[in-house]
Amino acid sequence: MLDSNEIRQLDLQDDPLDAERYPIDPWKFTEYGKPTAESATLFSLSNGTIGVRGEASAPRNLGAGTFLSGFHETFAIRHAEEAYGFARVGQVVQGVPDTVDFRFSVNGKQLTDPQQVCQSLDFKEGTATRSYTYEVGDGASLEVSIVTMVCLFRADLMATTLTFRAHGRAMNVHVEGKMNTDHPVVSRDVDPRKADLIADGGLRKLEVDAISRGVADESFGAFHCLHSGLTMGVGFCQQVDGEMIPDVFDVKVPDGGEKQVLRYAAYNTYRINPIGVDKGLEVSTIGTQNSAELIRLCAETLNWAVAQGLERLQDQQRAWLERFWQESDVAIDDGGDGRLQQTMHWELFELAQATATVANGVSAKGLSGTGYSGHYFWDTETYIVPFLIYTNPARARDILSYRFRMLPAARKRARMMSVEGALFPWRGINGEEASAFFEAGTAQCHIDADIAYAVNQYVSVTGDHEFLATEGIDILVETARMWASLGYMGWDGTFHINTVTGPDEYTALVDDNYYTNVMAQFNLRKAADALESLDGEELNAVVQRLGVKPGESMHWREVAELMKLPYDKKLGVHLQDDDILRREPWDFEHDTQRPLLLHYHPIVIYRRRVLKQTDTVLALYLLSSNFGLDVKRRDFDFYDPLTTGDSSLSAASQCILAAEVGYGDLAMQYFLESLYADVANLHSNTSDGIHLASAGGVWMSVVAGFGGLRDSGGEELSIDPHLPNEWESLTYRLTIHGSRLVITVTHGDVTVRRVSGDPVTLQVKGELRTV
Ligand code: IFM
Repeated sequence: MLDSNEIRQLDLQDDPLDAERYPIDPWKFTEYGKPTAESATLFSLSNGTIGVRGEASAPRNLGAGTFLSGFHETFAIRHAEEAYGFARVGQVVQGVPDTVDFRFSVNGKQLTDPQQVCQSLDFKEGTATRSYTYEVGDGASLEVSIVTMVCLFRADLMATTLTFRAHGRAMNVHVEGKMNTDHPVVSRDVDPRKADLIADGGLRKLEVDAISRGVADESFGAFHCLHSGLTMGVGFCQQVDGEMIPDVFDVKVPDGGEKQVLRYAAYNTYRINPIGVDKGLEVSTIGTQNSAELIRLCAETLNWAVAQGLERLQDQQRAWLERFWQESDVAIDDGGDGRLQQTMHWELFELAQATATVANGVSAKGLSGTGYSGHYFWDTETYIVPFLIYTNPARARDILSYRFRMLPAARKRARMMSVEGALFPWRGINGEEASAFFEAGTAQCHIDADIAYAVNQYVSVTGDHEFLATEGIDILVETARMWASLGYMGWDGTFHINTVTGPDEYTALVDDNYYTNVMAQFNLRKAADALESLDGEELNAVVQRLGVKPGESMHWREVAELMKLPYDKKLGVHLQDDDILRREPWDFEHDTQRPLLLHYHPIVIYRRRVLKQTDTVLALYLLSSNFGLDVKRRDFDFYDPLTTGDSSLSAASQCILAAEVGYGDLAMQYFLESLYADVANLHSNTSDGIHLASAGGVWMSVVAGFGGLRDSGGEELSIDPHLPNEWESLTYRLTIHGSRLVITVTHGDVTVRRVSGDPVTLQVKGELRTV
């Protein structure tokens, strides 16, 4: 086990996992032996609305736990020194009651310490299985397996099957399966990546009239968060042989035979938006009023589930995943033992789980843990949405719609920050800024351009003009306005954006951050293009809705044209910001502790020339067609040695650029760092939840890095692969304008096959081809 402060380096020759404990299977991930806090993350289940952590022999705050998308507690942020505009309301994901917590006893003796333990995730079935074997005396034993399915096809439902097998004699198993309301309390230490601890908040049970339950023999609860006032309802029912049974019961298991118990559980929350946004803390009034309604909704779901029956639910889950793999699978023939393919599937499965039904933003950890307090960042649009745009565009649209719904809060925030248009929060859950450390938080206004980039990419790759005209345009216009008012025209005749923080969080509050400026330039131009693409009626509606003034888009184009994009002629590289060359170089030889953020005061880091994650290099990928290969290589050569990779978001763009400029071994090293970030706990904090952006980064590394896909945010589509020497072939899938393509890359050949939809035109290895 690593110290919590380490970052582990991979040896490319080794399997990073112990193959006995984690056997290799392309469609399953299994762990034998005592689980750890990391296991609880790795074997978590989710559908993007409900998240259930796996088993861990760890305290409850590190182990089990259930979370609901958007469901959070709030607290007052106390700044030691206050200032105008500081974030005031902290938000933290709130654990909710568990419905998968069981205790067993035989002959009055509680079963603890199983002799054998195993848990696994099945990527085709969409289930997690926990299996235990208990010695129950006189050579007899009881096997228990708990199979849980969080429905990917329905947001509010999960199903659990308990199977008991008796060996050596028949036995009566006493099962306590009450709802566990001891929801996980998350902890905060000096590590800013963990969740905030709220001393006096959390869930409170609400009384609910028994009649409003509507369904007999079921267990229900309604709860609200003390401060945020958000309300959630939960209910479950269970059956043996089709008969409803209560939550504490006995099962008679024949010798050599088995008995099955089936539990359906439903969760519902009040939609937090836009109520939470408009009224802030005042939402507490919705709490008690709606608990009966929440329980009624849960009861309805349970009735539906019972009527369907387990088999039909399983069929729907399997069918959902079959389609997912048809649209999203990545097959790699690396001539190896299969670990790489297995982990690739694990990463894709995590992306599926985190986004299947989500109606809010996607948090940095999905719903697999409490890291970063469950907040959403730019991770969603920059690392997750591209995967969805190319594999499941409808989901991408829903997630972008969430940002559209957050516009009122972003407009309010913009006014507070003395800019026009809309300024999206750097981090948070309910649409309000929750970043208490503004230097590496609020100052990262590049998030506006990241969201606009995703909107443009979505519209270009899907051709969904209706989304553009009704929602996307509002995001593009309001973010363009923000940029035009944030910067200013300098004495040198160029447009400057000062005192911002780019993606690299080891450099803060700089002038003319290259990434921010070039992405803002893209944002401004695309907003103007989008307005021009609307027909008369659409344009009228937008003019009415957003008050677009004559000449406004011309102004954005001028600003974009004159944007300062720092470049050093002598070195021939883009400058991350105006001062990067003046900063003292980091002493990489002696100051070797990682990650820096846990070993040095921020200002010690800010003074030096050292990067946490790619910044300019990320722009080289996102806006690929802006740059020639030479400049990409020079920029990469300059920045890569300065980049610590302390953020797991970094390795993907390092891989993509390294592959493009011809550093194949380095590209592979970065790819493996992304791929194994969680399963091998490379950042020593997998216990806090998966690194979801890194999972999106794994897809990007393969599809864009080795598979060579570029679209420069929707400018033009091209494929120019860089297959690693050690791989035989790579196959990935894309959906473009509704047509499904399968791309197979071998050494010397690229095949693009259209499996459905209309012909698609794209550049393959520099030649325009219609597939
Ligand atoms: O959004 C990221 C940021 O870029 C680096 N620190 C972690 C955040 C959440 O993943």
